[in-house]
Amino acid sequence: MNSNDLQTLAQLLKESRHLAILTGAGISAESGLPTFRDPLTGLWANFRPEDLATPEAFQRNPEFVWQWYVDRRKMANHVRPNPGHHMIAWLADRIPKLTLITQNVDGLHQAAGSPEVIELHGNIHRSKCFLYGHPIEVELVDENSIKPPECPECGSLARPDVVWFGETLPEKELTEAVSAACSADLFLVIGTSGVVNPAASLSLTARNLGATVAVINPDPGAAIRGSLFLKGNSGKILPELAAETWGIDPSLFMK
Ligand code: BJW
Repeated sequence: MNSNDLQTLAQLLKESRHLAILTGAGISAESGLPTFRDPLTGLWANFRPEDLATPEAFQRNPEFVWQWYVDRRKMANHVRPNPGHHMIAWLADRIPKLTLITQNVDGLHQAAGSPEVIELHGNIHRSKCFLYGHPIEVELVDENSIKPPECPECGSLARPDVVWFGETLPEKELTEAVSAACSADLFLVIGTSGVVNPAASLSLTARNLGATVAVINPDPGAAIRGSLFLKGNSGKILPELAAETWGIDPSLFMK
């Protein structure tokens, strides 16, 4: 990482009146969760996540897709937020206005204590019915059964309350995210490949309306371009950024 970029971002952070942050799977990588586009392993090794995260895949084979989510939910239940999540939670009291937008479904920002999180792609810990979206109580979900439970209201099968390809994003969350992109002066993009829309286009909206876009990612090939690029892992860079900006000890975020 270029230390000049870290200093520049620290200065922008100090001056920011409204910071918007968009996170993706990369921020949870250091907690031990594979990113969305990491190759799958075990039972799922011959599949691509893109082919499982669709309503068509669920209709073809609900038990198989449900089982993939049961496995991922178990994984998400066994990991903890990392210093990147903790630094963002800590930021909420340091900036006049912070809007945290995540594409992640793992709930780790909330676990780190972020007070408000806009979840664009839902949450893997919730379930709803396939036909009408009736919420399914968590008590009805038996993690040891390979069959999705039936909805008590309409009898259709339960599915994870996440947004699959071809489905629309939740209206309230998308509206709030677009509104933040329109009013932020600094837009920080962390740990996303930036290939999925409409999430990826939020940074373009922000940039077109005058915000500085900064990107934190170990892969310089990530699709979202910013005027600042900090190459590296967010669990390391975010604590360093806090240290550079406010002079605090970065180990504060190792919990
Ligand atoms: C690190 C790191 C470390 C590693 N530190 N970084 C316009 C043009 C073309 C197509 C479309 C379009 N608009 C919409 C579409 C269709 C589609 C789409 O975008 N397709 C593209 C793939 C081409 N979008 C949709 O279907 C959306 N719906 C919609 O727009 O409705 C209206 C509509 C419908 C149909 C047609 C047109 C309009 C819905 C998108 C829903 C996405 N859902 C998923 C699954 C959620 C449930 C689940 O988890 O199973 O969301 S897909 C998946 O991708 C998941 C993620 O949230 C999302 C983004 O992935 P992310 O987070 O970026 O992860 P990765 O793995 O890709 O990247 C990780 C990054 O981290 C990498 O860059 C690493 O380098 C980095 N990293 N370690 C920091 N330590």
